[in-house]
Amino acid sequence: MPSPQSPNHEPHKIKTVRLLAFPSLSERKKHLAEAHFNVFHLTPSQVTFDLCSTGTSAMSQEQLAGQFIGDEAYADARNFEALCQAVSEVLGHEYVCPTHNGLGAVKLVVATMVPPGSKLPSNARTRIDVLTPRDVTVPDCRDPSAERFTGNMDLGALEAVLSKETVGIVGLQAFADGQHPFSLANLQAVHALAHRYDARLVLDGSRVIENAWFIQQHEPGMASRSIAEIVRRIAKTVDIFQMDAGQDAKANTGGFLSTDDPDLYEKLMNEVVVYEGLHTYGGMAGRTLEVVARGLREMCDEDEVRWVMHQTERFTERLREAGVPLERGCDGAYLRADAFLPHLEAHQQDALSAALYLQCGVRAVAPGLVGRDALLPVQIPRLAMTNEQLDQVADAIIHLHQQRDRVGALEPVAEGRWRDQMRYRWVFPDLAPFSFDTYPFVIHTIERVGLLGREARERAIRAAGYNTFLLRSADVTIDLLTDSGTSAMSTDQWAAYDAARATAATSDAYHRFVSSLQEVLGYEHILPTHQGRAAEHILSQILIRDGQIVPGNMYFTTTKLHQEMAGGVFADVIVDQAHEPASDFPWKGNIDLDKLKALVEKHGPEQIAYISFEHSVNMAGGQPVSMENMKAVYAYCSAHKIPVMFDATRMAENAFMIQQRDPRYAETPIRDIIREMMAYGDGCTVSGKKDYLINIGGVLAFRDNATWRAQAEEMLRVYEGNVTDGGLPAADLAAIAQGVQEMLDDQYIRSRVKQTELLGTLLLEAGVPIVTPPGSHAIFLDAKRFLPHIDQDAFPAQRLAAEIYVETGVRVMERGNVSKGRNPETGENYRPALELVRLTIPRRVYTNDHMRAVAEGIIRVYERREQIGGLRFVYEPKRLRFFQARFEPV
Ligand code: P70
Repeated sequence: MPSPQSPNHEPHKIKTVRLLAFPSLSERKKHLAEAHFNVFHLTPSQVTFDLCSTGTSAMSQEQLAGQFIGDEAYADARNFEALCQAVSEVLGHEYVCPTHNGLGAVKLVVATMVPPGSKLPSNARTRIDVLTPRDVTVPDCRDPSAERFTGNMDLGALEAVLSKETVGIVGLQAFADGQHPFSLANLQAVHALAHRYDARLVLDGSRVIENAWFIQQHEPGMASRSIAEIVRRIAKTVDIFQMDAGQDAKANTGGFLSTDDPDLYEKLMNEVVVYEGLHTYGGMAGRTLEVVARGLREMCDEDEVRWVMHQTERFTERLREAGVPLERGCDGAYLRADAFLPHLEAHQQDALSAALYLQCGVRAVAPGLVGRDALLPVQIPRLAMTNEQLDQVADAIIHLHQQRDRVGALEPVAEGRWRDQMRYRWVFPDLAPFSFDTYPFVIHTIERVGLLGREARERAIRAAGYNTFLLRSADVTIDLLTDSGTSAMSTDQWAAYDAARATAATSDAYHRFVSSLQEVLGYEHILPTHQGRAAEHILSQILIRDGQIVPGNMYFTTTKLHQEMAGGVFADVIVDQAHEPASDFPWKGNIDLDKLKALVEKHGPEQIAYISFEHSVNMAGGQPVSMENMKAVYAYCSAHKIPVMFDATRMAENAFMIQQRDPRYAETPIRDIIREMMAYGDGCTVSGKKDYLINIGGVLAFRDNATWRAQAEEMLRVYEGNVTDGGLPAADLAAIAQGVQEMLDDQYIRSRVKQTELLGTLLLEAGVPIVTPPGSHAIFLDAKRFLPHIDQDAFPAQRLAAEIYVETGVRVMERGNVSKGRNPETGENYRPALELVRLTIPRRVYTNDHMRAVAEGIIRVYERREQIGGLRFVYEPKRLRFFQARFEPV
């Protein structure tokens, strides 16, 4: 099992995601046959999880930003200077010779330092394939008796070679062949020995981080050294440091050689122009130099290294415990194909990788020469996958292991020396398929988060006046303040964003925005607004006459404010269960038709402006409306000529709840459920910052009323922007058009709501009072039951939110007495029935491990709840006071 100090969640959040393909069994068969049963020839769009670690890591957002800071000058670009500086800071080397990738670096080293016909003693085997054609032999000098540091050199064997043969360099690899780390002591000894025989020590440090981590864990005296220190000591021990930047530097290509020796540098520099490029770019684009430089600077981050290694250990351990034959790898599990498929005589690796793909869509590739070894590396791309996904990949491999007898032999139809040349025939084995139930994306970029200690958090919350809205984001570890505008966009959305042509008039993106939403909503008139409250403002101004009633299923802060500013009076007609946090009623968002009818009968239908009908009712705890209820309300209102206007901000989540809770819709796609929901209304406002998976934007839509549209357009021109942009740039309109499509993916919305449910279940199991059943976008703590000893006018929910931050670095939001405000007539606080703290889950940003960490922290607060007191105002704004209010403990 992972060591006790294993991190319990990622030290970062997800910034952007790359959507995955989930080919069906029959598609997998087709792709596999077209690839001649050699998975090397599959493409990522045919694969669900692509388990190779070179060039596939998730970058940091700073690294990605570096991609757009390419100087692209031919000679001595600023990007080259950035790389030199990074190498100097991280490795301590003065001279840098860039190369197009790791192979480019091998080429330069061999050409300048390895005489033809010489020996190159090494602890690694995997480079033999490219060294042999260069007339270099590679004696294996690995110490067979080493137990932990299996990459150590046998000094006796090395000396034997050095004393008898022509040796230009000793070539070591950090974590040789992905499996064998060396110790610092051994590295130093090898260096001394090599120099005694006038040979140089060249280190392939592409996986130096993993090796440094291993040294930190296991080498005597190294536990207190930082990864950065160990990396530097490794680099300073060798004559040349060689790097494939697709590994630890997390670039998609690139490489370099670095040294402190001016003579060696001069040789490299003169050779690099022949094969790679100029000595200042070495065959890399300027942007790649920049990405590599930034990756190098970041790669020693202690928290990140621990997380990556924790994932590898956990994955390998899960397989090992289930009896899958494997070797430990520094970046994954290297399956022993011969032991996995002992009944096959040849091509076991290729049969294993074909069977794995056939069974579940996972690709693992055995690279290099045919017959070199029998290992199939299943490598984890750095930072790109969640533990949940990796657990499922491990389970798929275990599942395959259980039915391994069914896998028959591949029959070669074309052979070659290299694995990519192999072509096969195969009788598809009858394997029970394995399907994934997880977020349908991998992580594309990450954003580092604040990791303050408890005392610093105490200072921060005091400085913020006990108001979590006033905390700095940089001081927050897991931010559950809101699901609004906090989504991780997909690479498809970014592509659309980048491609959108900006204009001061009508954009192409606008037309895509309109047609995308027309199709999803089934409404004719689609108007963009800069966000939800802008649409609410316009709708309220058009539809409300002074003194009219606006019945709705519980208020929302901004919605109610705009209704009141237009002269309306909000009337709550939600079912009673919505006000009872402990009620298990599945449709707590429903309108109580009797309450509505009573209101209409009392005031007359002409006094009712419209029905303000919210999906997944936010203030009630993210509670859904049933399809039956929408249908019944619409039937009643149409008969009385009262318009029904949805707040469809969380329409997809409401649709998922219908799919899950109403057996008649169990098989209906989310897309179709939404279309039916929207058919029971005359229009809607949407804050696009939620379900639409975007960071900014809103929508106002009408089913068919052209008069309303014309009135709304008039308001758009005055308050928002053009009628064809609503104040949004074309880029954001394009991102919305794409985001709306992604929201409809059943697997996405399922994993999204399941994640919220997971958090709710963990809290419920520990006895923490929450609003039940768990909502779709958030879990709401019931502060009245959590802190029953605090009077509502001492703001228990506000205090609880502050305490959760202090305990765990998690930021949450008060939704109770502070949010509801004061009754303007009496001047008293409203003291609403619901005194809640909202833990809102951003979309595609956090993993289930984050959720577990949140639950653990809140359970700790619950255990010391009696020591927590109330708050009083020190500053109270008039409108929407919760945003800027400041408090102090009473
Ligand atoms: C939240 C956000 C926004 C929202 C909403 C519903 C059902 C409209 C809007 C407004 C942001 C927020 C807003 C006010 C107070 C606290 C937080 N909800 N309808 O976190 O949309 O923000 O785009 O103008 O939930 O719940 P917009």
